[in-house]
Amino acid sequence: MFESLSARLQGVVDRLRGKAKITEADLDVALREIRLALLEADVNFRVVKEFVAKVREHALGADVLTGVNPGQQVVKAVHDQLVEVLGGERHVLTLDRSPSLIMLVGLQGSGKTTTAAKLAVRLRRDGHKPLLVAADVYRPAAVDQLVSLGDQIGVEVHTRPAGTPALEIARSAMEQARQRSLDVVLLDTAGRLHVDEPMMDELVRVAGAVTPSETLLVVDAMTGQDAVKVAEAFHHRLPLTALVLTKMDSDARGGAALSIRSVTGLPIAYIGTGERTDGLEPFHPDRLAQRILGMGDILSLVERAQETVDQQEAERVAQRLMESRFTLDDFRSQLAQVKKMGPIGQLVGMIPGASQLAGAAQQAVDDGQLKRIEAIIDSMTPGERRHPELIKASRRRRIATGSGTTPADVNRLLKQFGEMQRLMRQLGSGRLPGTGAGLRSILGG
Ligand SMILES: Nc1nc2c(ncn2[C@@H]2O[C@H](COP(=O)(O)OP(=O)(O)OP(=O)(O)O)[C@@H](O)[C@H]2O)c(=O)[nH]1
Ligand SMILES: [Mg+2]
Repeated sequence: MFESLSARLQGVVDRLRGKAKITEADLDVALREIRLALLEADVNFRVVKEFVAKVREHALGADVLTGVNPGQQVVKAVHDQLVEVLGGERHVLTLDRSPSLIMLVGLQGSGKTTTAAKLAVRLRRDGHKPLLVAADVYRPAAVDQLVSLGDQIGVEVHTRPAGTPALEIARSAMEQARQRSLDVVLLDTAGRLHVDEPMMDELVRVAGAVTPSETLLVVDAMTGQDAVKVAEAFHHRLPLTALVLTKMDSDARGGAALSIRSVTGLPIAYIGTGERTDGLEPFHPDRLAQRILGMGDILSLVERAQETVDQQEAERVAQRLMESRFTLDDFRSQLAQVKKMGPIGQLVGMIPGASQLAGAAQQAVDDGQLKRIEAIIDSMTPGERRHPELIKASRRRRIATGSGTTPADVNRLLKQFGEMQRLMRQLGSGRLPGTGAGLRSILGG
């Protein structure tokens, strides 16, 4: 997500931060770089123009250049403008009725059906009782897809025989939700290749009859400025309430995310970050702006940890840490938890300062590395895991053979583990190293 934009903006920001004095000429250079970086990220040119104008206006006003920390202040102006372009406040779904209806609309293949299932998972976690509804009446396979997703996540799916009009499906779904005391109805509608009139007419009829609390347009972030055009066209006909930008995990540029709010006026409620049903994140403009500028996103990281990490297991490990009884078994269990949180590359981007690491360092912290570490630990005897100091040359060779690695790999892991124990002791004694540095030295090669 946003890799190249992020790298370029961080370059500008780092140069600005380092300066004790900033002249108007410096500012011009910085703004030119920002402009180019945004255009290269495929951001709408009007949005870029306004972005640069606002940052300039802010930097030239209110004694910023002549005041204290001019660099920091310009960086703050860039940050604030990014937050603004991304939408300012977070959009929280309105679920004001029982049942509330959320209608998902969008072009073919944009990710409506997948997003419906992902939303159901999220809503259930937040204490709601969702009902998924297959209102894609044109393709029988579409109904099967939703039914199978519903099975997989354990959420009820409402279906009607092929040929039932979408409006009738929506009505009967609301009725079923009422009878079964389910409080959120997620309506998955049919997509078309292009915005066409019959589809719009049908959607307008359904929305008019069953009055959704939220009408979410699902758009594919990878389509860049086309996504923005599609959003404009839909919004022209349907009163949309918010957007879901899917496939952000595959979109390196970010042009859609950075343009769509300003152009359409619609907030982005969620972003899709993977094909799995847990690949949906609430969209936080401020956090994303910080991530883009390399300030990290420790809040999302903590939330992700809370959602995925087994609390009891975490407490058990913490307890052992405090008692200085932390072993390689505990280390392995911790790695399993980290793995559950998702691709390491994504996590590293959330750690403040970590994005300053060269790409090479990030790659070292990859999932393959984790698998290797696990294999090595699995090849040790229980005694060796508790007392790694027992591991001398011959044991090292045996472990390497058993895990398909080399004695040097085993050695490296043992050294890392030793380093980790040292960090843990420091942590215990209150001399906390920077989170980023700590994690890096543990996971990095
Ligand atoms: N990588 C990635 N893939 C996604 C994401 N969201 C959806 N997809 C994939 O995109 C493809 C299309 O998703 P669907 O949910 O079937 O799209 P749809 O809008 O329901 O399509 P129609 O029903 O044909 O209109 C599937 O292969 C999904 O796995 C995402 O956030 N990231
Ligand atoms: Mg579908």
